[in-house]
Amino acid sequence: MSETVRLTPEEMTDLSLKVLTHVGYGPDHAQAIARMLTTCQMDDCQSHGLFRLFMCVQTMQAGKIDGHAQPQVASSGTAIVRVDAQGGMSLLAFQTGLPRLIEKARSHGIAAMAINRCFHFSALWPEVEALSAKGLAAMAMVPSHSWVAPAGGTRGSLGTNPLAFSWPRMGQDPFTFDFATSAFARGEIELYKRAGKPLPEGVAIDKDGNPTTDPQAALDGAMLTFGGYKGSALSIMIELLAGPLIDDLTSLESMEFAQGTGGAPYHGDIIIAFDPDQFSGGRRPANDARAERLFADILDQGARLPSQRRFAARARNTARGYAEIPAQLHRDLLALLD
Ligand code: NDP
Ligand code: PYC
Repeated sequence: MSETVRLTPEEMTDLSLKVLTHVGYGPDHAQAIARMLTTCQMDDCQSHGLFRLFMCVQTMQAGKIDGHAQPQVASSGTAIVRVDAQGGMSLLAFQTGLPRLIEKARSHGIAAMAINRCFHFSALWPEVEALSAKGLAAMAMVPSHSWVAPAGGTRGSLGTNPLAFSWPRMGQDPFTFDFATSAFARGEIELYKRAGKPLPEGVAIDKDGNPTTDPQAALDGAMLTFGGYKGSALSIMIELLAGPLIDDLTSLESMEFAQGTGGAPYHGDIIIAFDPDQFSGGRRPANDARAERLFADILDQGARLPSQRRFAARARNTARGYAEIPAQLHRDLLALLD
């Protein structure tokens, strides 16, 4: 990073709250969003930290979101928790349904939360880590907008569709991964554009279907999936599980819904929680030890676990009491208050 600004968690939350309430988010949504942005920034997640305030502002300006929506949790005797976000941002809906999901995962062994009718802009690791912090394993998936071409295709059909997973570990940080099924998250391409840097090869094609390393041409063309047909198939699975399965929109439909207004995609979110106490057949300590042996074998080779960089950033930023963001980003965020 070139010139940077140091912000304490309180300063990040305060700035976020000011921007969010300035553009029309009610206090409940503003709090939930500000907490998420601060949490992500303290972990040095640049593409989904404070930078995402721009998307939150654009979403409000697009005029389709309800900044005061109160999520409704539907009761049922099954292992499914349904939360209707009522056209608000996803985070308050997640927060509202989480206790019920934990309760159901513990009583059924496995449970899923389907959040419907939400705008979604955020990283998924805080969702799965909210569950691993309670001793549950969890995965989460969302579609987005149809910016991503399927393997062998030439135009966007799929979303950047992140997949996150977290596994609780006794006395230490969980095993967590969280990544877009596109080669790059859209937010990452936007950061390359801001920095004036070319993309690596293999991330996108331009609007004529030719490979490009120009971030703007990538944003105007189509993004590519990671791992060719494998990432493409995973991305389609996410469309299905977080879309038609839970009676919500695909990335294609989310794009149509937006009618070119910009802002965060509008769709569903599926979170699945597993209770290892119930799956382990009474042998959880022994099975946890077997998982630890696997992690140790990976680390012994000099490989790192996903999220290790993030946990190290969290520890460093928490100890020194601040995170750093580019000074230009800070100036641009302050300008949102004009
Ligand atoms: P990254 O490519 O930055 O990272 C993906 C994961 O891989 C992280 O868990 C990361 O851990 C891990 N990782 C990176 N390098 C290594 C390595 N060498 N060895 C082992 N693990 C490694 O993620 P993306 O850019 O694809 O996604 C960024 C964020 O964007 C995610 O949080 C995602 O949820 C969010 N997103 C949200 C969308 C939405 O619609 N809401 C859409 C798309 C993305 P570490 O963090 O420690 O480096
Ligand atoms: O970075 O791809 C992305 C993204 C889409 C919606 C929120 N983030």
